[in-house]
Amino acid sequence: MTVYTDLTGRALTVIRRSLPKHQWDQFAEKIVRDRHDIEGHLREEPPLGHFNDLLADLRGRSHVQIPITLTNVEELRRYFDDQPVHKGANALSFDGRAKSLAAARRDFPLAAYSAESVIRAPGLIDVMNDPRLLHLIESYLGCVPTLYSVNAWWSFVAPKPEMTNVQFFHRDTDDWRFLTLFIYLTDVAADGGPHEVVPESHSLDGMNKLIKGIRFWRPKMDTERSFVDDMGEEFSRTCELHFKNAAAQLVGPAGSMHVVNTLALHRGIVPTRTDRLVVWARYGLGPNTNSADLERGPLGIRFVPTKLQGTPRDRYVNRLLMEFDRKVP
Ligand SMILES: O=C(O)CCC(=O)C(=O)O
Repeated sequence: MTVYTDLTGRALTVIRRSLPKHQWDQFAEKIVRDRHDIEGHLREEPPLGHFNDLLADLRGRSHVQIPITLTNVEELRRYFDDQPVHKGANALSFDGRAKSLAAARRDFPLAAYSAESVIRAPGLIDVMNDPRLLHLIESYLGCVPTLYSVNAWWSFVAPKPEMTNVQFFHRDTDDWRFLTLFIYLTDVAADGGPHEVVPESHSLDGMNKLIKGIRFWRPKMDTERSFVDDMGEEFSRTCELHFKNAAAQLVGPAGSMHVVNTLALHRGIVPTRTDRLVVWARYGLGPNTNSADLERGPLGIRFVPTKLQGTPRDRYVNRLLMEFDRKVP
């Protein structure tokens, strides 16, 4: 049964990947409309103090800062200092072998924690499930979100981008529609490796507007093509040339949070003065080509430091990460 389900998901991904990415959103719209009646029992009223006044900016400008700050950064830093890391911006980017943070800092420009380490980090799952945040994300996606991926990784001070795509401009391709929450666990100034995003570049209209805004020279970028060939050093250089004034660097103190539509052009700037530790949580329509279930099965709830009660909504949102009924060893 699993094989057939996997094959169906895979087939859909093959179809999605054969379409230019600026068209994905129109299919997402059909998918979320179909969900509307099915998931009625999972929806909740907007929570007190919801963040929905950020929705227009998130839709229009591809990113927003979330007006809450983590209160336990020190505790999280101590926790992560003791966890093993893996080469690259994702635990599975290379051979997945565990190293100490000290050894990784010496040997690699980027080092990531396993999804399990992130799920078990004190308080992180609860922040990722903050009802105000989830409501904003739900309003954006048009359906109850699936929290499909968690990650935490260091970018160390380095002379130039190395090793993986994340430090070159690119578009993410996880799902028909998806959002990424970034939580900084170090202070991030311009020389501390900020996330950089080109506002409005997630849609074809936005790209055309950005290109029209270039006045004193003839742009070389084909906006439609930029939703097909959107990886690599040369593409990144072209983005720099066209959008260096338009790009937004998301700076902020440890504990600050930003939600980004990472279909928009984005990258992690290489830190030149201070190392950066950042967490991501990704929310989409369901399991996909970047989801946690590819790395490991859901963790029994007794291993997860969370206050979540296990309502049908909690269970649905977090189903790829944890199982609320697996309580005993
Ligand atoms: O390190 C960063 O800020 C960039 C992350 C990134 O490229 C991604 O989430 O796809």
